[in-house]
Amino acid sequence: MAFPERWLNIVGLGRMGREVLNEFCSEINPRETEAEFFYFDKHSEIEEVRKKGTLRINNVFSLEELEKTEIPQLKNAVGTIFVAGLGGFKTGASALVNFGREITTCYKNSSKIYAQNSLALVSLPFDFEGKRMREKALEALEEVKKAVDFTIIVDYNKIPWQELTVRKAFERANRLMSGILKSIILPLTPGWQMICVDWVDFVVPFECSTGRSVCVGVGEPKEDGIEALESALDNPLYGAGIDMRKVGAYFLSCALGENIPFSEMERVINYFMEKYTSEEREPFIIFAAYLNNEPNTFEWTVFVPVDTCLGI
Ligand SMILES: Nc1nc2c(ncn2[C@@H]2O[C@H](COP(=O)(O)OP(=O)(O)OP(=O)(O)O)[C@@H](O)[C@H]2O)c(=O)[nH]1
Ligand SMILES: [Mg+2]
Repeated sequence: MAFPERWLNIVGLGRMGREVLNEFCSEINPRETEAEFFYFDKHSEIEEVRKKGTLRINNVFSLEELEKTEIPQLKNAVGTIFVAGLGGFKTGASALVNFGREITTCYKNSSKIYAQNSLALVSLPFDFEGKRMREKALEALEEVKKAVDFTIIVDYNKIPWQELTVRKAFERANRLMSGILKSIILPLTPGWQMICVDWVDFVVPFECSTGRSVCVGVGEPKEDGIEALESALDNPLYGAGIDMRKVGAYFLSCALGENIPFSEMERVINYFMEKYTSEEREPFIIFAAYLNNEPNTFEWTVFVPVDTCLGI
């Protein structure tokens, strides 16, 4: 495996992790990112998808194999993003807890000059999957939070699924989760990034030892950048009773159309700074942007910390 000098690991666990990473890698060639994509699952499951020939993730390991092998690339990266569905505390979720704990401990004891962080991007199940699934998922969430530095939570019930078939609902979920990954990975990648940011800029707003939850707000694509940003603040994908307009820190990521003059982006930034900061309230803010495929629109994804950390 040839790795760039600094890279990020994206680790999909179980079926949900696989489907979301596959969606990402179908749209964007993983070689065009400074990230390495991994998929871990049960041996039998990997055999099944290999037969179908649809797998686009470069590095595939069975969980059985992982118990015996070390993957040094995981420990030497600037950070690891784990992606798993929490419905039922099954393969992906329990692997995330075990593996997350190992990587997080390793990062904490590391002597690297750059701060290494672990992050989990996880989903809570659709209501149509049943009440029991949800209860188990919420239990799993508590375990996951203790295992990684911070956890970005997406509640699938924020997707209007009532009119959708089960298949369509999961396809929507794949695109949503892959879009969130894009809003983290692409602003950090030369060739895509429009405002120069680094992995450290992404993690600093959520800085803590372990256990922080992060809420993500996903906006609609709009020609007006301010409306687009407000739509993201209106659409938190995990409730937790917070007002995204009144928090202490922000990572604001924009997919920016290539025909939009940068002065328009500046207008949105100035608007946000004026509206959401004051003498009494000065949140920590990082703006990021990457080039969008839609030439004339802005599309914002906003990340904010939810609760206090366990480990400070
Ligand atoms: N986005 C997306 N989410 C899914 C998909 N399949 C399942 N999920 C979600 O992920 C949760 C966990 O399910 P899986 O990912 O299938 O579970 P697993 O980790 O493979 O564990 P096992 O059941 O032991 O195989 C479910 O409750 C769903 O909410 C999918 O194809 N796409
Ligand atoms: Mg599975």
